[in-house]
Amino acid sequence: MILTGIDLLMNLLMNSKYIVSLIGAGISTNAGIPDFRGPKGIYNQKNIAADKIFNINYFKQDPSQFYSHMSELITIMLNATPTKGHLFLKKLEDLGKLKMTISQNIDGLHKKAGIKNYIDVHGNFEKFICLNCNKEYPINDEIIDLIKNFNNNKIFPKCKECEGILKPDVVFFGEPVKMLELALTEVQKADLLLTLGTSLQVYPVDQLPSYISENAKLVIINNTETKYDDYAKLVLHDDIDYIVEKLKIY
Ligand code: CNA
Repeated sequence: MILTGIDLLMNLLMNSKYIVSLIGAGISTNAGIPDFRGPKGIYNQKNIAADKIFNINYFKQDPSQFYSHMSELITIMLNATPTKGHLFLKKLEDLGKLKMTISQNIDGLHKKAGIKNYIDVHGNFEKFICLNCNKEYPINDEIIDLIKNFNNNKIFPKCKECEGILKPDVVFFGEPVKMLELALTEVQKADLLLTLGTSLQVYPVDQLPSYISENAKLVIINNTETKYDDYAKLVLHDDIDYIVEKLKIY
């Protein structure tokens, strides 16, 4: 019997006991949040200086590029609801198969989906930190309103103690990622590493698939090619939600 990609995926999922997922911006595009490098990603939009927006050196010199971009995006991100891809992972976790989700995403949709075991290696928007005195602020309406109105008022969220600029607790280019050792340990424990919607181009997370154990399998679901495609047991170049609809696990 010749197995189709979907059948093979189902087979691999059902025969695995310790699945770890590695997710990227592509799992959230169907929720309306643009990715970086996909066909409609911000790196392909000429009017956006994408390389400067999430760069810590640029942010320290001038946070306006970042806050101007977020001014448009924050409402979309905070109102977004999980995609079928997220709900599929939640179901896999409930089934006891998915043991850990390593997320490069900062949108929190995996948490909104109810996934319990996750690592936000690139941080999230749950708190903001003063660049000057490191005081932390949980995200609140005042911060959200300042960001939403940034393009009109040009007022940054600032520290109440020292007037320093607040930066969300997301990892910018030029900053160390969070909990990388734990992510690596989980990847090494996995019998199946499932990457979903990631271009696998951002260091150091892009290195993780090369650390799977000898008998573990790599599955890549992404609508464009990645550098690991030749090493994977299964590669599906298609829309994540389309695939999980076919699997009927969500
Ligand atoms: P990326 O480099 O933008 O890659 C996303 C990949 O997903 C691309 O290869 C796309 O072709 C693919 N893709 C897009 N939509 C779909 C879909 N529906 N089905 C299948 N494949 C799809 O993003 P990575 O996550 O790999 O790079 C890491 C960066 C992106 C991290 O630092 C993130 O913080 C950052 N980012 C996060 C978000 C978010 O939180 N939603 C949005 C934009 C960027």
